[in-house]
Formats: sequence, C-alpha cells, structure tokens
Amino acid sequence: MLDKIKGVSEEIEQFQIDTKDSLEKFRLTFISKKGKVTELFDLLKQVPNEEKRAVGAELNVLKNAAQAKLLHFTEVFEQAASQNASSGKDLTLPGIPDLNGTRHPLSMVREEITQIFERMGFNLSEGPEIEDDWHNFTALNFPLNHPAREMQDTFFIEKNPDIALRTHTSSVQVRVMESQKPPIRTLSPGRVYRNEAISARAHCVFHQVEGLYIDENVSFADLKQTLYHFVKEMFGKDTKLRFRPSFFPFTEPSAEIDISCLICKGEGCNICKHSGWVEIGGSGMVDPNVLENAKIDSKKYSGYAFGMGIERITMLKYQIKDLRLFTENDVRFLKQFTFLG
Ligand code: 2U9
Repeated sequence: MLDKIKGVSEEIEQFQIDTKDSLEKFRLTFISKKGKVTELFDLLKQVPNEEKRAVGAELNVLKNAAQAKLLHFTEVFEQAASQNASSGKDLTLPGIPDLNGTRHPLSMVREEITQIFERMGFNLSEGPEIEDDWHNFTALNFPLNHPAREMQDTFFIEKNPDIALRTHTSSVQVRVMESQKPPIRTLSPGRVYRNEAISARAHCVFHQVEGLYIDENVSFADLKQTLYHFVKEMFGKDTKLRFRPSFFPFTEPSAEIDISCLICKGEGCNICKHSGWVEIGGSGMVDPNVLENAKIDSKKYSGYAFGMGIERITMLKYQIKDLRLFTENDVRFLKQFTFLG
C-alpha cells in the first residue's frame, strides 16, 4: 500500500498543468470521486488495523499535496483570466479562423473572357471612365440628336454637356485608334454607366467587354470566326452561334450575337423565353466614318467590333436571376464562386 501511495505521489508531482483543460484533467485523475487518491482511501479498509494509522497519515499527506497543487494552479489561471479581462482581452477565446476570400464572379468571368481573346492575339486597353463627347459619341458616329446622348441615358458631369460618364468602352477603342496605327487588335473590359432605374435586369453601373480589330482586308467572316471560337471556348463546344441583323451608329452592317440556350440546349425554356436562343452582345463592321474620325484611311483599312455585357454573360453562365446580387456584397452569394482559369 505504501508503494502505491509513493507511486501516486510521484504521478501528482510530475503531472504537467499548463492549461485549464489539464487542470481539470488533474482534478479528475486524482481528486474526483473516482480519482486515484480517493481510490487509495477506499483501499484503507483492507489495511491491517495495526498499520492503518501510519498508512492513513501517508494518505492524508498525499491528499493534501494533490489539493495544494490543484489550488495553486486554480489561482494561477484565475489571476491570468482577471488580468486578461482588465486588459480587455480574453486569451481563452477560440481564435478567429483566417478565411480565404474568393474572386467576385464578374471579375472571374471578365478574366475568362479576356484570356480567350488574348490567346487569339488581342491586347488589353483601358481608358477614362469620365469621357468627353467626342470619344463617347461623336467619333463613334452618333448623330447630334441621337437619343443615347440625352439626359435619360447618360450621366453628365456638373451639367457640362461635353463631359459624361462613359456609356460604353468603345470610347477606349477610339483612343486606341487615335494613338496607334493598324493593325489594331484590342479588347477593352471596363465599367460603364447609364442613367437607368435599378432592377433585376438593369443597373446604372455595369461592365462591358468590347473588341476591335482593324487591318487591311478584315471581313465579316473574320468577325464570325473570332466570335465562333470565343463562344465554343467560353460556353462549350456544342454551343451554337447565330447573328441577327441589327443597327448601331458605329458599325455597318451590324448584328446581335445569339447563342443556343445553355439551359435547354435550344429546346426552349423559361431562360430563353422558349426561343432556344439567348443574346450575348452585339457586333459589326466598323463604320468607315468611325475610321476616318480617328484618321485611319477607310479605303485601305477595315475592321470589326463587338461588345458584350459581363453581367449578362455571368448571369447566363451561373444562372443568376437578379443583377442586384452583384453589388449587394452578400458573402452567401459571393462565396459560391471559385476561379478555375
Ligand atoms: C469602335 C467601333 C465600334 C463595339 C460594339 C456592340 C456592337 C454592342 C452592346 C452589347 C451589350 C453593349 O453591354 S452592352 O449593352 N454592344 O452591341 N458594341 S459593336 O463597336 C465598336 C467599338 C469601338 C471604335
């Protein structure tokens, strides 16, 4: 019995207490109802009467040692806790996990689009969001009385009709044409502004990618092939493409770009309004007036241009039904996207 007491005594001495959890473990191991010290007291009944007094005395020494160690460390932790409380910190609280952020879906899709065109030899161009009338409208062949210039579509700066927030990134491409010589093969992604009421389908701030290719003998066939390649890369090789005649002041001829519906694969569903097709943007051959406005000889050079809304492409790709989700910054929405580009 004395050997057992000695063994437990050594265990108590060596027991490492460095956290509140290990303090509790110490209490359970030695002092609780099922603890080793209590168990030894239970064994005292079996000790012969003549030894009981001596063994009992040893057991009391053991119990006191265990309780003294428990008390000492209880005080140590209480003191530390009160110091932390007075310094406003609770070091016993669990740490804040270091969560990784995710890319915004618009940023991911923009990069996916630009990478596809970069692989086809397009470079990226940027320009100011606050533009003058020349680069946003006049150079792009907008007639003076064109409705897109009016207040309901355009945000003007301090009532100065010559300065506005750009309504498309074509203004960037006018600047590229003015400062570079053909061949030009450029892509301009960026934020654009239109004076529209905010709803699930429209916003006053959105993003576009526009492309421009100017060289000798550029034809509509080149435009078709470039967009054909883009659509297969972006939406999958089974996606179909069609061009629908349209009108833009800056291109002639002009065409809307439709792709076969990604949801029903052309069968007809709610997303494509049962037509089997969804619009992803517009395109056309750069109007000779636009080339001449940038002092590019329209007899020698021709070009194609196209434009797409990044929100629209993202909504189609991820089946997002409300445009406002892009700007609400709700992490439950944002954390669903991972970039694989
Ligand atoms: C230059 C000359 C021509 C760019 C083009 C479109 C057609 C077009 C819309 C798509 C959806 C804008 O975001 S949207 O609302 N764009 O339909 N954009 S051709 O034409 C240009 C660009 C630059 C110098």
